[in-house]
Amino acid sequence: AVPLPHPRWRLPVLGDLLGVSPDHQIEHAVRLARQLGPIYVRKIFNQTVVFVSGPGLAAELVDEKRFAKHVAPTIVALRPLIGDGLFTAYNDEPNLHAAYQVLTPAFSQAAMRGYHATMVQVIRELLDRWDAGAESDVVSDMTKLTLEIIGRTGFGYSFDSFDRPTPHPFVAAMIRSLVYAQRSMFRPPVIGRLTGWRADRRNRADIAYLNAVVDEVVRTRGRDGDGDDMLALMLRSPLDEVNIRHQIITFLAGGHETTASMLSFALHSLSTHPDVLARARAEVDAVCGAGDPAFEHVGKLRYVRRIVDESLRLWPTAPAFAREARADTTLGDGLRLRRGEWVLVLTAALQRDPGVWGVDADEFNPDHFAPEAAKRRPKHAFMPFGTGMRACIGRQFAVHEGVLALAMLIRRYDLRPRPGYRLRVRELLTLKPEGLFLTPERR
Ligand code: MNH
Repeated sequence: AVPLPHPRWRLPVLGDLLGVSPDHQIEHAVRLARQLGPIYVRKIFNQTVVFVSGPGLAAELVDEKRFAKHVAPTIVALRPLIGDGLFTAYNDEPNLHAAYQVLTPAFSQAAMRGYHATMVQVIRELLDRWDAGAESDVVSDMTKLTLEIIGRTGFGYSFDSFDRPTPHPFVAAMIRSLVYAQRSMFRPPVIGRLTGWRADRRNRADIAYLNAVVDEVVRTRGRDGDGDDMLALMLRSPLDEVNIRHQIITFLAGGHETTASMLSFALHSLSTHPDVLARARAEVDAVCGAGDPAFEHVGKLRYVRRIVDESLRLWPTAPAFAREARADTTLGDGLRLRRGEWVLVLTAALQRDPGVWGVDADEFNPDHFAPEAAKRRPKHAFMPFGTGMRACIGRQFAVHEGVLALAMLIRRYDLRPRPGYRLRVRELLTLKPEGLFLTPERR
């Protein structure tokens, strides 16, 4: 097999971790992709991880006959919290297929139509707050918005997000849990076990709290409660109580966090590209007129959709996913993989490849998604929602919500950035902007 490029300084025990903070793993991996090319290998303690960021190799990896989702160590680390829920389930776990049967209808086009009015209602509540004209802590406000939307549409449950100064404590507990899971991967063996007991205890408390919130969500409904939202479908299904708990946390967490970050990045870009905002606003005015956007309008907001896509291209809020070989195979020019061996697709680097996206690959420009440009581009150069059987089930939900929210916000406000703000990105399994504040000004 051909030896793969790897970072220059390789240490015993630590491997290639030298100088890399666990909180900047993605940034570092993207930088290495620039230096080392479309495929490289790193040693992390005693694990060898292959990073892929070239469109040709990505095209091979999306072939479901050869490869499947790999439940990577970062995802395994979430299993104490969400067990065999949809995101963390192994490909052959019985509850995975049971859950698809139950939950697929909750993500159909008809279901989106049903959620639309609730989404509009929640966004209006945000507009009421923004109308006061105060500076917005954008990630906090987008988190309130998306948690409230998934809570009310999926579970008929309000977190009373807009009546709180900061998002519901569910969010903080969830984030601590994610950080804990992420850090646990970078704890050196043995020593980590000794130094981590305080974090372990904290994490057990967080998990207990998250479960208590879920029980409250279910109790509010009552067993066998009617309706046809996600919760009702699960309560009437053969899924067992523990699995339903895992699914509820999966959907409450996965259903708000990545979408909130996506919206935050998009609003940042709009604040620094008033020309893009103006063009999008003209589209919203033309398509929606003066009233609330109707369900049918959302699909017609093509330019707003490009803003969403362009945001996810530059900042794929779930920045990587893992693929494993279904049988012994050779990837690219000679990486032999045995059955079950896996590589990481680094979308955060793939989606900025200048060979695909042009010399302005790092620039925010929604016309990267203009129809002519899309035709010229290799497939699989844009995969913010993963791929195949285990691609994101919430994709249409997130896109509908994202386009709708952006449309209603830009129609009403100009966005004034803090002078001198330069985007900083925070990594917590997902990417999000740090220190982002915008002042909404009524047009
Ligand atoms: Mn989502 C899987 C990204 C919104 C629920 N999601 C994935 C994967 C990516 C992803 C990437 C595949 C991971 C892997 O291959 O290991 N998801 C996103 C992004 C957004 C998003 C970038 C928003 C933007 N996701 C949502 C929403 C929901 C949701 C909204 C729920 C309402 N996602 C899921 C679930 C899975 C998933 C559940 C696991 C699906 C499966 O394995 O079958």
